[in-house]
Amino acid sequence: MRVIVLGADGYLGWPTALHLSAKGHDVVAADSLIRRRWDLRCGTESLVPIAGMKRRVARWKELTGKQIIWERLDLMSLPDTTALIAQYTPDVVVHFAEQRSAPYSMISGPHAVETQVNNVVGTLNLLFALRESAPNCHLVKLGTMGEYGTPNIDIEEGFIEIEHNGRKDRLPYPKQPGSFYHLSKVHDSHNIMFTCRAWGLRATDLNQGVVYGSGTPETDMHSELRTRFDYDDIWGTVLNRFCAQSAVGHALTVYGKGGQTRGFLDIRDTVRCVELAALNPPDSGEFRVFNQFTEQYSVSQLAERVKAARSAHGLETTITHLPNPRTDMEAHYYKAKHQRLLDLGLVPHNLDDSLIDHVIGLVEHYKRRIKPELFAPRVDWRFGGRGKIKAAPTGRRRVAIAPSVARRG
Ligand code: NAD
Ligand code: USQ
Repeated sequence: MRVIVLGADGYLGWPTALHLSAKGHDVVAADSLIRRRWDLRCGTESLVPIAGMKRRVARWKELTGKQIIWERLDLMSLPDTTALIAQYTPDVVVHFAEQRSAPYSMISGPHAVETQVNNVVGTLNLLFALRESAPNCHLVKLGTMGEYGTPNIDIEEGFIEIEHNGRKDRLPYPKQPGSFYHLSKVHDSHNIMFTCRAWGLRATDLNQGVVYGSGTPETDMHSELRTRFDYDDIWGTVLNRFCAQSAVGHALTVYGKGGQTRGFLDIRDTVRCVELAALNPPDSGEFRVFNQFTEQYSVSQLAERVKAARSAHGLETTITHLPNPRTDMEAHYYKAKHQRLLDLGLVPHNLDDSLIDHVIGLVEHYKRRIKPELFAPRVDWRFGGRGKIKAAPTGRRRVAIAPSVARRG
């Protein structure tokens, strides 16, 4: 397949680009590099030093002989996005390229606006570019399990059969997202579903759970191939944070009662799920949804798993319950289906002590780079952000508009 990976400088995009290239596909890796700027604004930084994209693809070629083409692209530009799709006419576009932090989106009005404009406009531009230059291309879009929220009934994969006043239909599963970021993914899903119906595009929405882990066999091949590892309050996902906290003897920061339950998966399964979705495209006009996670845990259960893994080495870990900065339910029913990727052949890496040990080992290697002040949450869902977070610039990035309109000024 000829595949464009959008968001290829990110935690998941880079390992996916490597995995697909290793499997023999032709890969174009594109990114605006904006995440590196968001880090500067938040006073955050990947714990693992990450090479620049040119360096990364050169190292990959040197080690494997395989070429990944690097393109700097901001999806906010419709002309640039259209040009990229027209140049490569891909079989598959994997779209990771969004602002993906729920806390970031809750800092302030400008941060919420920036998140939704970046994500919704970027995806819209991509949809228009696909219609114009590659209408048969399969869009594999990263969505999130958080689109569903935590309803008191089982969560289906995208759609639910409903009987109402004696009539039946298969309708999109109700969405109850928990942040302006998660809302942006719901808006994307609706736009993508509409363009499949209206224009005959084909798309897979991968409603992914929370990812953990420090890398894949390909990123582990060389220090310049490593992917980013976030442990801070804005970008760090919960299990990676707990591993980092335990490595430096900090108490594990469970928010509230800790009964918040989510779907989780290993980063090695992320890259495999994307590959499986790409290899098995939907029909033209079809919009399908896969729930992409392998196991579900509550936040407290995860903290206990890290504590147990440490105690197996005779090490003590403390768990602390902080006032919950978010407004999600702390005790609730949660049962989400995740069958479709298993049906396509996914063999999950379930969470085990050796993975926790491996991640903690990596953190220990870089522990002088840890800033412990980034463990406490700085963003409250009710009151916004505080501390060392710079304001989101308003109006600095141009929202993409059609060239004809742009010419008229
Ligand atoms: P990340 O922040 O590490 O990477 C995202 C990349 O997208 C960054 O390199 C950024 O520069 C790029 N990007 C953002 N806006 C762009 C734009 N307008 N044009 C071009 N590039 C742009 O995030 P990640 O953890 O790798 O997540 C990737 C995707 O997976 C996101 O869409 C996220 O919502 C989704 N996801 C992530 C997780 C997780 O646990 N990390 C879980 C579920 C879903
Ligand atoms: N949490 C804690 N302590 C912490 C950090 C988080 O208790 O130190 C709790 C949060 O309150 C939340 C849960 O852990 O209930 C998950 O939080 P998270 O920060 O790991 O994940 P989340 O904000 O949901 O976002 C991450 C990714 C996002 C992706 C989402 C998948 O950043 O891009 O969409 O996971 S999902 O959660 O399924 O929506």
